[in-house]
Amino acid sequence: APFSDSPVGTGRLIVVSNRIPKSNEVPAGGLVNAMHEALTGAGGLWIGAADPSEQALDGLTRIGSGDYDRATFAITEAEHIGYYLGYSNSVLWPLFHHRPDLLDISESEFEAYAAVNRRVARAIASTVKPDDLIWIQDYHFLMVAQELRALGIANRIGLFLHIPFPNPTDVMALPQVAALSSWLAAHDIVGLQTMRDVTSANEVLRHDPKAQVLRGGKWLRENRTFSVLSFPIGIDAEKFAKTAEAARKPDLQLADDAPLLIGVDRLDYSKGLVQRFEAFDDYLSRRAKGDPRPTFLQIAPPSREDVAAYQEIREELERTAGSINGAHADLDWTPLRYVRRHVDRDLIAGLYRRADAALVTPLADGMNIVAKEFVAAQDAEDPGVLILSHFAGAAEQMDAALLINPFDKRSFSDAIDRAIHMPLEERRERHQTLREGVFEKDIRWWTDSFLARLSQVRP
Ligand code: ADQ
Repeated sequence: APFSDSPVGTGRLIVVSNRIPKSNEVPAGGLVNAMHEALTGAGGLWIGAADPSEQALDGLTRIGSGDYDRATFAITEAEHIGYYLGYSNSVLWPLFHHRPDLLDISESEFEAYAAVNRRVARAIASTVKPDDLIWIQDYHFLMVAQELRALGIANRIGLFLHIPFPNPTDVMALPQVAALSSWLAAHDIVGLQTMRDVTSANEVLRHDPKAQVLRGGKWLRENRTFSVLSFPIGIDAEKFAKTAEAARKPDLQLADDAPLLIGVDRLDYSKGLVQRFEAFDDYLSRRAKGDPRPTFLQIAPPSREDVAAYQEIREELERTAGSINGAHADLDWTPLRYVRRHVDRDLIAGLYRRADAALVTPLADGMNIVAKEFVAAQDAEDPGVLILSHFAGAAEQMDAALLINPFDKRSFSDAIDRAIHMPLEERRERHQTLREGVFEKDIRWWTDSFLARLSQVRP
């Protein structure tokens, strides 16, 4: 347990994230899995949102204990709409993904967000002890640290933002733009995925006359210093590679020589799915007719279906998929398979391993851990090719992938062609480089480096 060896003494780790596992099962999936790992090592308390209810009282409800404790804070149905669907996912999410055109701003939703953030701060304040480290996850809780400071909590507080940080121009579309730097400044460490995000955050802070940059990249604001640093999130590479190796060969009813392309995403407008389908369409129209017929399997279960922008992207995607198959399918060939249901991780791992190429081509993405999972899942002797968007945070670490611009259909479809025909030697070289990075900077590395930095701060 690296965290318990670190110089935090007797303190606990207190983690806050919107989503929290409600049962004692070992959770799957990016953020939730990372927090589970961190807390299993360190011990502590994990706080997350309860299912919405009629009434929301202050305080925490214990929902489990083992290596660490879990507890929920209450939210009402109206707060779920305002705090979660509203301000978090119809304001902050689109804005931080460079889509100010999709903003849906309402004053009451911000009020619900602020109210939930205040309730979370009061809940933490009621249980925190002086040596505890507080680690806040993601854009749902940007105001919690400021509320904690207002309650007199002097503990070390870290924030990790899993999504991109907006640039100074986009951020002007946020009604609360003037408050953003005071929210950030209430933490000791603000962790972002990439150096590009750190640059954007520093530029935004530079516009705040109260914020002053110190040596070593630290900031001083109203008698508090804080740092903005990049901690690119990783995966449990070893475990994922083992899962992929052990996975049964998925039965896809494909010819052995048929190239398989794969995409795995939550259905979200930031993931560039329409552009991806169109690039595949372009590839199909131009491919050499003698080549084996490729299949592109896209797995994309809907998310946040109560937000209008998500219904629209879903409809657009279905139309596009239909017209591509309409144009290219044959009696014995469906070039595009679009699967909307949730698929188990074991099966996903097996599919990655069978695939000849992965299309990880978001228009904006904090990191994108599918890129790392795909690399970990490959057979090093005969690895598949990663096609990766410049706009995924992962591109900063994974430049041995085929990097593409998802907006440029022709060069994207050229990359698909190149991936399908890439000689074994080149595939191995690229994969080896990628694999080393994914295994070295894994999820352990990420939690350890964040918590080491946070625990070095003098409370
Ligand atoms: P997400 O936007 O959710 O996360 P991502 O990083 O791609 O995106 O992680 C998705 C995870 O869910 C992966 O582990 C993937 O395997 C799994 N998954 C996706 N679709 C699935 C499906 N159909 N069935 C089963 N599993 C599926 C946010 C940020 C990212 C950042 C992560 C972690 O938006 O940029 O990488 O947090 O910080």
